[in-house]
Amino acid sequence: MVRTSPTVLALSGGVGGAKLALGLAQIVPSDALTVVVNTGDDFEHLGLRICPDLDTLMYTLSGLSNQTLGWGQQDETWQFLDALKRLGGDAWFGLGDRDLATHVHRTALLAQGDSLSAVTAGLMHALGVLTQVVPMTDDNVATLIHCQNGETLSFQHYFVRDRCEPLIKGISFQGIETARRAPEFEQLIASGDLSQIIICPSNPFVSVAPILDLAETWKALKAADCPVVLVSPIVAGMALKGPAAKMMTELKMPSTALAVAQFYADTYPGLVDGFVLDEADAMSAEAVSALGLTPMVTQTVMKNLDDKQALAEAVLRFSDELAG
Ligand code: FO1
Repeated sequence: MVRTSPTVLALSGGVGGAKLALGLAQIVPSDALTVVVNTGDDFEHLGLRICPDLDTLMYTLSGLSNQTLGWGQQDETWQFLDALKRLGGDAWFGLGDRDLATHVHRTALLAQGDSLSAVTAGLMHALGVLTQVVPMTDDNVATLIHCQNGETLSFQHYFVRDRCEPLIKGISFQGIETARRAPEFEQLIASGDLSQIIICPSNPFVSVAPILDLAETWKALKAADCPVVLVSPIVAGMALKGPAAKMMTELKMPSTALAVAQFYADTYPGLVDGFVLDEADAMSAEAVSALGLTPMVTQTVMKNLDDKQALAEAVLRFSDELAG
C-alpha cells in the first residue's frame, strides 16, 4: 500500500481491541490506520490454522461479527459442529459453518506457502475491509499458560476448553525469541511515519505483551517520535471481556486500572505516555500520574458504535495534546 499520510498504529487483541479499532476506522482514513494484531492465541485445531484475534478484527471491521458471542460470524449455523459431536470428534472449540470457511481457506493458502500477512490481506480485501490489519508476525508464536497445578496449556485450551478455570502462575510465548515482525509492521516502524500509537483495551498479559515482547517491539515504539496512549482494559476492577482481572489476582496484583498502569510502567519503562481510565476509576488518576503516565478520564465502556467512535475521538485528541 502507498501511504499518503502519517499513520495511526493500534495494537490489538480480540474483542475489546476490535471495538476500539472499529471506532478508529470510523474517523481515520483507511490509508492512515494500521492495526497490528496479536497472534499468540493462534493454534492448530482439526488440522486447521485458527487465528482468533485476526478473525475478530476482520469480522468486526467488515460488519460481519457475531455481537452476541463476541467472536465468530453473525447469522452463524452449527451443522458442522453438531455432526462432529455425533462422530465423537473434538468439538470443544466452537467452529461455526460460516467461520469454518475462513479457517479452511487460510489453512489451504498457508499450506501452499503464502505468508500469514499475505493471507490476512487477501481475506480482509475479500470482505471489504479497507483498514490495514496486520498480524504481529508471520512466524508461529504460541501463548502458553502455566498453571498452579503444574500443567502447561495452550491459550485456547485454557480459555475455551477449560473456561479460564485453572489458576495460573505464569505466561510465556513459545517461539518469540526467533519470531520477526511481519513485513508491514516492520516497514511501518522503519518508516518513522507514525503519528499516534494506541494500545487498545486488550489483555496486557496475553494480548498486548506478545506484540510488545516480539523482537523488542516495545523499545522500537518507545523510540518513535509520537505519543503512546494506552486504554485500560480494566474498569472498576473488572475486565471488559475475558480473564484479565482473574489473571491479575492469580499473578498477585490487584485487579485495578492502576495496577495495569503499574504493570506497563514496570515491564516497559518509558513506553506509555498517556493512560486512559474509565470515569469509574477517576480516583486513580493521581496515582497514575505519580507513575509518570499522564492520565485521561473518560467513558471507556463501548456498548454501541457511537461509544466506539467517541472513545476513538477522545483517545486521538488526548494523543494530540500529549504531542503538544
Ligand atoms: N471463544 C469461546 O469462548 N468459545 C469458543 O468456542 C470460541 C470459538 C472461536 C472460534 C473461532 C474464533 O475466531 C474465535 C473463537 N473464540 C471462542 C474466541 C477466542 O477464543 C477468544 O476470544 C480469543 O482468543 C481471545 O482474544
